[in-house]
Amino acid sequence: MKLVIFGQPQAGKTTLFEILTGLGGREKHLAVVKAKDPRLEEAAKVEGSGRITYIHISFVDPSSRETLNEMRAGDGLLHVVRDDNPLNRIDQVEKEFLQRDRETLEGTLERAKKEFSKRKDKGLERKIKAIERALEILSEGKPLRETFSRDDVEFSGLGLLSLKPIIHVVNSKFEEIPSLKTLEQTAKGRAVVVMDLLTEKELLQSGEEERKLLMEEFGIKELKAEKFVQTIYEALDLLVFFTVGKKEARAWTLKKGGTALEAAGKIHTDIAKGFVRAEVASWEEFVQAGGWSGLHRAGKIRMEGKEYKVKDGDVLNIRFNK
Ligand SMILES: Nc1nc2c(ncn2[C@@H]2O[C@H](COP(=O)(O)OP(=O)(O)O)[C@@H](O)[C@H]2O)c(=O)[nH]1
Ligand SMILES: [Mg+2]
Repeated sequence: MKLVIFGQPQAGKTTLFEILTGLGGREKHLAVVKAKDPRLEEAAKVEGSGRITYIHISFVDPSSRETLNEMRAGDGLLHVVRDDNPLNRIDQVEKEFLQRDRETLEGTLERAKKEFSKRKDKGLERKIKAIERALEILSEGKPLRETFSRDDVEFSGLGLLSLKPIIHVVNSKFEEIPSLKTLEQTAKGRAVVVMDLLTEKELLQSGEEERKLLMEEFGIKELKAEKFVQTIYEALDLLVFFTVGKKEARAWTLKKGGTALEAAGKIHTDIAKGFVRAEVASWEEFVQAGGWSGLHRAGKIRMEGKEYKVKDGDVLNIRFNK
């Protein structure tokens, strides 16, 4: 999963990159971060797993020349705003996305229609219909993400910006955050988060003891940086499930509402093809029982079929025919 940071010069983009990756952004523009998850660590411990594999998230802080291409290639966008009127800025950016997507889609539609006049292809016809519908949505002033899924094959490879989930990070001083709190919201594929990037960076760079003292002194209860991965999952509409064995304990993402069969497909297409059943426990049950053998003894393993809707924090063991 790749997230691309953008925003105006001096907004705090590189500062956000440094916070999220722990790296100096001036030298590096791309970093892969392991999303630490204490639930997975506990599950691995009771099972005695040899290694832990976390979810990997790539963050990009592109140079201004590369920004648009990187944004088009990203799975999600992080917009950093430092502005006296942040909502205004956010609206402006979202409007610009609509305009750019309109241009992209109009070009694609023209080419697809030309092609269709030569070759009456069903897939092409579906694509034309989807693009026409998308152009309608855009002309109503709505982003594509509210109506379409980013997995829709009709739009794949087009780099449509308003189809991508976005987190607007409003960079403000801690003193101002209480009055800006009302900006914070989450809607489908979109979140607004208010955070003081410079202060959070300084706090994260100081030792644990010092950080505690400073936070108390300033009356800061929590750092947004520490919950940021969760914010990303929410904006991208993802849940996390685990596979836990003797060899490896591993975290996986799945779109919310995804089924056991789709989860199996994430692990391996062969596992999905030969799917027999899913053995399921919540990570709490798993840890309390002391892993698979404990669950087995207590008769607490749930047997679920292909259509089971996976929940955030589920531990899954997919039985399949080779
Ligand atoms: N005063 C102030 N400076 C900030 C804030 N956030 C970032 N900066 C500083 O502004 C400069 C630009 O920040 P940077 O993260 O490099 O912005 P970028 O151009 O968007 O990458 C740096 O010197 C930061 O230390 C802020 O909230 N207040
Ligand atoms: Mg920068």
